[in-house]
Amino acid sequence: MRIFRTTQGNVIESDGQYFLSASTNWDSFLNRDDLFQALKAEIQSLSPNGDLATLLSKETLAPIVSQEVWASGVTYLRSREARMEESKDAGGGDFYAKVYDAERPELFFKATAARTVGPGAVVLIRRDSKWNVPEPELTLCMASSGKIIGYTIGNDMSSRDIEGENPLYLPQAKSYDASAALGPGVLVLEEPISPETVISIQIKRAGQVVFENSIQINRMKRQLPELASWLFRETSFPHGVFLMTGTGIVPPNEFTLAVGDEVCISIEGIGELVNVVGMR
Ligand code: DO4
Ligand code: MG
Repeated sequence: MRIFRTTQGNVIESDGQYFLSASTNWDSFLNRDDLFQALKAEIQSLSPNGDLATLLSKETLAPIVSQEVWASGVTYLRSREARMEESKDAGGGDFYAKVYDAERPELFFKATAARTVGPGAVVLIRRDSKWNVPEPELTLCMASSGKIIGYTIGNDMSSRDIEGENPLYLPQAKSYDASAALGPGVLVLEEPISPETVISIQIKRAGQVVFENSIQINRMKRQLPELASWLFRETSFPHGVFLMTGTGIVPPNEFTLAVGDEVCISIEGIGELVNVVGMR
């Protein structure tokens, strides 16, 4: 099952049928430990509505209202290698090797809902950066209890020259207006997501593909519940939280995003998150 936040309300998709939920409050609709069972029960009392599929293609909002977005770092070997390379002149390379092997993962605050955009919206690159990339990441949706209740697609937009200059600049490389994209909806499963799930990214410039790649989530060094439980240590999230789980795909060093690029990230079962790159 998937759930979507739209301009017309909360939509449930189940086996290709679409239902408009009676619940109009995204926070309470989402933040339920028994979300899968509750949605299954709710659709018994609703009539499917085919028009909602058309609505979803135009009116889907980021699946976030009062939640925060957090992110995990250096969870894939490719990310470890890329960060070590970009920060070697600053002497930061060692930190990334250490955190990849450490018991405690790298977790950082990524964005508020106001700095997060949804499908079809513009993600920004910073004017004071010359080296920017999207990071396609499986993103956990967790209830306030800490339970993983769903999965969405995240784009952890990153300024590689800023984070490479000094690891202490990480918050500026990662958190700024429209630096995060989430969506299109939240996949709600009875069982944990399959480790064989593939994440793909395609970047187009003037209609031509300039970068594409894919990776399975089983290449991640850490387990999803492990990341979730570290996030909830000493930190509470009254409305639930989104946790990006790190990137396993980093474009070659000579690649940087340009204004007008289209970034399309897809994850099996969840869908496609498409955003256009802009600059203020
Ligand atoms: O430590 C830098 C950020 C790492 C990150 O965002 C990732 O691995 O996805
Ligand atoms: Mg990342």
